[in-house]
Amino acid sequence: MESSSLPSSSAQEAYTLGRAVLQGLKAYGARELFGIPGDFALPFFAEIESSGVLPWYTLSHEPSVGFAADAAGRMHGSLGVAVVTYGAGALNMVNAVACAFAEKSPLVVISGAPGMSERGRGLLLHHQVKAINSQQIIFEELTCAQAIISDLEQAPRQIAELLAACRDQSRPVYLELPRDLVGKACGAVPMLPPPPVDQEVVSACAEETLSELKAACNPVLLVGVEVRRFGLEDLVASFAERLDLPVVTTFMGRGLLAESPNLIGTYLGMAGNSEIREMVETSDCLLMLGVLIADTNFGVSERAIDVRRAILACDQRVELNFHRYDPVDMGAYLENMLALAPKAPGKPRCFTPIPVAEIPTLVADDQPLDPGSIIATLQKAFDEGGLMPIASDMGDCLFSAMLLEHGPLVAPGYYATMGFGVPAGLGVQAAVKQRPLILVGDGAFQMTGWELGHCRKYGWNPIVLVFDNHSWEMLRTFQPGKSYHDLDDWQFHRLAELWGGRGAICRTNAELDDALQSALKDEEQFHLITCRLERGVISPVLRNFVDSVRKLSRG
Ligand code: TPW
Ligand code: MG
Repeated sequence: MESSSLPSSSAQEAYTLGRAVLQGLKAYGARELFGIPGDFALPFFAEIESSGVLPWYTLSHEPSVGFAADAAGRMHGSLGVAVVTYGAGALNMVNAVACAFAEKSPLVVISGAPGMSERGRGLLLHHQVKAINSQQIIFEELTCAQAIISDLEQAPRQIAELLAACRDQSRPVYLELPRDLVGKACGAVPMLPPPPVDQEVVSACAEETLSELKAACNPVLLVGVEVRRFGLEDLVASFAERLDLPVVTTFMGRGLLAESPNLIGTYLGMAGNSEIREMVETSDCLLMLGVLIADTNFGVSERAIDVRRAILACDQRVELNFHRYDPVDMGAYLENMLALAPKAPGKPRCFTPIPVAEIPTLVADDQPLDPGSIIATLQKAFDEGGLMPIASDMGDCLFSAMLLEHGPLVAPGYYATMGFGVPAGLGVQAAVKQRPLILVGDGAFQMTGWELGHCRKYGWNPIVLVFDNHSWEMLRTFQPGKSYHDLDDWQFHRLAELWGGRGAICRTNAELDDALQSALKDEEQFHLITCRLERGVISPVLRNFVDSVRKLSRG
């Protein structure tokens, strides 16, 4: 594989390892970093600050660092970066990295580590678990490539291969920097090209796919997150238009192709709209682009989609008609098909979006809130002032978000971890410099909601809606009648002021409408709006989802 050095070799001499890593990150697409220092990571943090190569943001708890970096990467469609210390720091971030791996997010994990000169003294070093490489072994399971720098000659190449793996596979990678090497001289990290495209495989695959699509009576394009990860949304939109294909997203892919005139809606199996379900499940040629074959995407479909008969393009390969093309770069595949497919004669078909479920028209009255009226209030605000990027946590807030108009959304739709919403929202704001909307349940807010305290320092101003039902309601829906799902009344909104934001509590539609309008008018600070919901009051989407899962598990 060819490589070119960045920058020129004369500049290489002036580099330290720390600086080379930072320049490499930037060259491979990182735009900022998130972290929490610790003594093993202090030398690298010093380089981060003194070099000024990338802006950095510190948060309070490592899971949040991972979620924020993951969300920033998802928004950019390129590398997110999390910098932590050895042991207590890195191991605290395991769940967030697992989420990024499962959901194919390109997250670079950088951990400080004991210095080379400290190893082999026969002493246990603080933060060490069992052996000096225990941490690396743990991260092997959560990342697609790992590098522990021990030799400064090898380092530039090792780092380049690591960052290229992150970029090309869109999965997390793990880099360990011994603290006594960070300030040592090191060459620049070379820029490695993406893996070569095997044109023969790609064009044969493109031809076969096109002939299947042409022969079909009701082809459908189902899109998933990989399309965003590899920056292919525009290409997919052009392809859908060229072939006049209806486009449906998976649950995880919600938010993709929001601008495309071919977009119809989101497939949620039995939990979603029946017209979309019918269209997807009876399609005689379902082209699945970049979708995860996972239970949240397909598990509530009574297995009505026979994935062996559909065309599945993901993970750099395409499967159809009981055979597989491998490797297939998705961008090249789409470009080939576009080049081969003539423009359809006549007027293009007109596709009408179909909502997951009807939302009520907002009546700003004294009725108690329910998830439907929260969504109606939000939708009204979006209709008047434009869409905001959304970060959602797991819980009914995510199912409710399916009722909003399609727009940019980051959420742990497959891995389903709680605690993602607030830090992810901060990551979104750092990445795209737009005010985000954060949707979060009270249970999830108890995990990472405190990170809002960083808004004042960084000038962030998210609008946060807490679905405050004093309950782990999603679990209660699956398993009614248990008292361990009860949560206490934490009055989160009262803390907002102490943290440099504004708080409000709303019990009715009219109160929420007011609070949201004031939040939208005030861009100076974050707004934390507690939406009080009675236990048992859930969105129709969650109700259908739980009923479908129950029905299926009964067989
Ligand atoms: C890190 C298990 C899935 S949903 C849920 C739990 C505990 C309740 C969520 O309560 P919340 O939202 O946030 O108040 P709502 O709408 O249901 O009331 N630990 C982690 N992740 C998951 N998914 C769980 C436990 C879980
Ligand atoms: Mg709750």
